[in-house]
Amino acid sequence: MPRALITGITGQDGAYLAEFLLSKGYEVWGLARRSSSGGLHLDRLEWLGVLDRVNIVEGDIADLSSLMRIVTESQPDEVYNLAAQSFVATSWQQPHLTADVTGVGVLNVLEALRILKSKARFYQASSSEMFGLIQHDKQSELTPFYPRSPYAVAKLYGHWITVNYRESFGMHASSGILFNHESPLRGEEFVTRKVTAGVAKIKLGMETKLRLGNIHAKRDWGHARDYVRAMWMMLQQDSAGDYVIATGRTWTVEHMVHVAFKHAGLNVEDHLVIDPALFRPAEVDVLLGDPQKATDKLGWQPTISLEDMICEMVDADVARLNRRFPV
Ligand code: NDP
Ligand code: GDR
Repeated sequence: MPRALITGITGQDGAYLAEFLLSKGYEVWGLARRSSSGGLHLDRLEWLGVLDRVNIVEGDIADLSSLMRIVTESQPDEVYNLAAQSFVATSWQQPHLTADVTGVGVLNVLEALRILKSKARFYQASSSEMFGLIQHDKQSELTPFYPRSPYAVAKLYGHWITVNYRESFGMHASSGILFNHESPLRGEEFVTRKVTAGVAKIKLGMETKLRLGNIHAKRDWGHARDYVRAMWMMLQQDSAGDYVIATGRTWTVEHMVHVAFKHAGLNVEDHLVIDPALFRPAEVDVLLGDPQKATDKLGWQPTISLEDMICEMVDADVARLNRRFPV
């Protein structure tokens, strides 16, 4: 039975990846950090019904000793490094923490593997945010980076240290440059989920307004279920590499908002408020990925459209609220 270790297992991608790897017959281990209010954040794993099938070890990606302990305990064949301070807007409020966790945290995982002489294959969760102020209309593995936030700068460090450990030590270390991907398990601070949760609350009469920032930004949005499959596919290759994972289509935030309101039978104009306080100090105006390499080399393709995904998310949010506040 192959063994996989996932940092960030309690997040959106960690939960879906754990479910996917279990379905492939893996023994799954995960690193999770303690919080004073709620212990470990295990609700996403619970939602997917996989919590009792994964081995959770407490630790923190900023703490090399806890990483060495979990690698020693789990003896992984594959390591997926998904842990990060992942919210771009927060990275301006907590730039040092973002650098330590999202940037140097990657080095900690690589060092734990190197010091312990682990032969595990390594996956780094890199990001389309690294393209930032885009240098090519369609971004591929060959497009130069131009990060626009402390988060993106930290991710760039994580990306290059992964490439460097591959080249320096011959590690099977791959970097997945993933474009935005969403799901009903997305954190509520990200724009798709903020919209679908907001629409659900308006639908149920719990709110009347939805406040957003820059609705003209464009993103290439896919579904997390499709994207965690791509992570696994990268580690099944004979040699490691870097791959852009995207749908090849881009939409404005405004379009996505319309899809959500329409699905709920609501009129956007009655509820949407643009709040200048929600604009970012530097914006990534448009992202559009070219996943040709992933299609050719991995045989990967996205299967879920933006429309289907947003409708699934609105329905899930309505269902959640209905259970919590029965009407
Ligand atoms: P989430 O924010 O949902 O999950 C982040 C995970 O990292 C959580 O499990 C969180 O734990 C954990 N974490 C945060 N800080 C630490 C720490 N100091 N030590 C250990 N664990 C920590 O992100 P996603 O699942 O959406 O994304 C997964 C990865 O992919 C991230 O690295 C993200 O930056 C990257 N990415 C995401 C994209 C997307 O569109 N979703 C696109 C491209 C890259 P806790 O639950 O305790 O907060
Ligand atoms: P992003 O995702 O920054 O692309 O990073 P997010 O959903 O936060 O923002 C997307 C775009 O929507 C605009 N926007 C708003 N965003 C939020 N969160 N809240 C709002 O009210 C709002 N109004 C408009 C933003 O300005 C932006 O242009 C995500 C994260 O998952 C990263 O970890 C990951 O690396 C990248 O995707 C790829």
